[in-house]
Amino acid sequence: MTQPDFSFFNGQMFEDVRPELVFAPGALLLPGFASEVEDALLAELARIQEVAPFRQMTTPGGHQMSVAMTNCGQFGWVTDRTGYRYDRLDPLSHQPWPAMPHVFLDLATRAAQRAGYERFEPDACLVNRYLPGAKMGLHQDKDEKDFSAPIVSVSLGLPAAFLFGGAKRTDPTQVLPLKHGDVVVWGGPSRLFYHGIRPLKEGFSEKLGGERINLTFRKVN
Ligand code: MD3
Ligand code: FE
Repeated sequence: MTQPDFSFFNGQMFEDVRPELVFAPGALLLPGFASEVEDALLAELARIQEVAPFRQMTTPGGHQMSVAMTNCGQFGWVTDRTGYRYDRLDPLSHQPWPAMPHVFLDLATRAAQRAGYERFEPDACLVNRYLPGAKMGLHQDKDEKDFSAPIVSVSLGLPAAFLFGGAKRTDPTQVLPLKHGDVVVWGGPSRLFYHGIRPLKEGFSEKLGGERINLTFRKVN
């Protein structure tokens, strides 16, 4: 007896069939939207890291974050004992952050357009790196000046359990898996919703091995 030959499926078998979905007021999930540029994103990420390596920053409360971060673009998000802020300079090198690669900017603006934001002009891209166990507690993103601009997030590598609540910390939270290639546009009311990431589970991703990378595009100024 020979085994049945399923080789003609060639990956289609595991094709991601999740639809585009508005899953909270103003929040649009675009499953796999970054997949076609994943190699270009990762190549640019390697260049960024050479100039501005990932580092685990310290919160104003004195705790080291489990997520390692770097930035590209005109402004970078930083935290230290003095507080959270956006800074034009990398505190490690005292040099400007690496420029935002064209493929980053193009992806973020195309995603925002799908959600109805015709002229999203991000001036900051925060890059978060999660190794197994790394997490991000429930928080709001409110260090930016203009909340009418959305935030666009791009998930790469290992999947994560994303927690999203509401406008108040005590609002009930839902869990949404964010997978490799997923892009989410966070606009409208969801722009200020509480959110976080559950501790990352171990695993293996084809492109990034045992880690997860998240890019968030923001209009800071
Ligand atoms: C909802 N990052 O960097 S991405 C952050 O996966 C952050 O690294 C998480 O929260 C991560 O601030 C979550 C999804 C996300 C990003 C920004 C948001 C959701 C958001 C801003 C407002 C509302
Ligand atoms: Fe956030």
